[in-house]
Amino acid sequence: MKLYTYFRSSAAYRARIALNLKGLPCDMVPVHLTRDGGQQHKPEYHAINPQERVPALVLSSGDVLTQSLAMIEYLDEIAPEPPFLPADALARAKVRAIAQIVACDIHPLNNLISLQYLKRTLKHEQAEIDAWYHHWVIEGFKALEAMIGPAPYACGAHVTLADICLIPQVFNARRLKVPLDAFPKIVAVETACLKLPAFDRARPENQPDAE
Ligand SMILES: N[C@@H](CCC(=O)N[C@@H](CS)C(=O)NCC(=O)O)C(=O)O
Repeated sequence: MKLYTYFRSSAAYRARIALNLKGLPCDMVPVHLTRDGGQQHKPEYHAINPQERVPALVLSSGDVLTQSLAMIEYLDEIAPEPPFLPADALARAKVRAIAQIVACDIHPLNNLISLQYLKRTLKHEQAEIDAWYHHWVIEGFKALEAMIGPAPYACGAHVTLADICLIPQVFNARRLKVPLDAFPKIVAVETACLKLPAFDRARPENQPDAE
């Protein structure tokens, strides 16, 4: 398999964690999201993912999967161990709720393309854009702080899809200097996850394209 990735992309970070947890070998192909006007917009990459975003996962069959949650679910289905979702339906819904706060409510408002639109098209000042970013992370983290637990991971004793989505978002929040003092449970989950080799190897700073 081949993963089109960018070291700082939190959606690609999710996919890297998932691949590592399943122990599936995968070549990393960097797509630089800001160099040359964004390599994701080049015709070569457009042909792989018409949405011009990372990650994209090319399977050994040649099929291409896009959208990190779709590819993570696919990996969970083809390689069931360790499972990313609990066996119990109620517990599964709770895991998905946490994952979706990150992937559907926080990340789309704060990803590169949204922030670039605020700056380049709507001509907002950088301070306003930073305030926008902080606002949506803090709103989401307030809910997550109340929802996660019991320790050590986001939903108890086993790593789940919730952790796979949460840890990259925390990385992103730190990079944009969001204060995390009000979120001790989130920070504790981050500490627990980053002790695991699958998470550690997926970290942005441990990628071949890290800057
Ligand atoms: N919902 C998508 C989000 C993918 C996404 O937005 N990726 C960002 C990086 S985190 C991207 O490629 N942005 C390209 C751009 O900003 O032009 C997923 O989960 O895969």
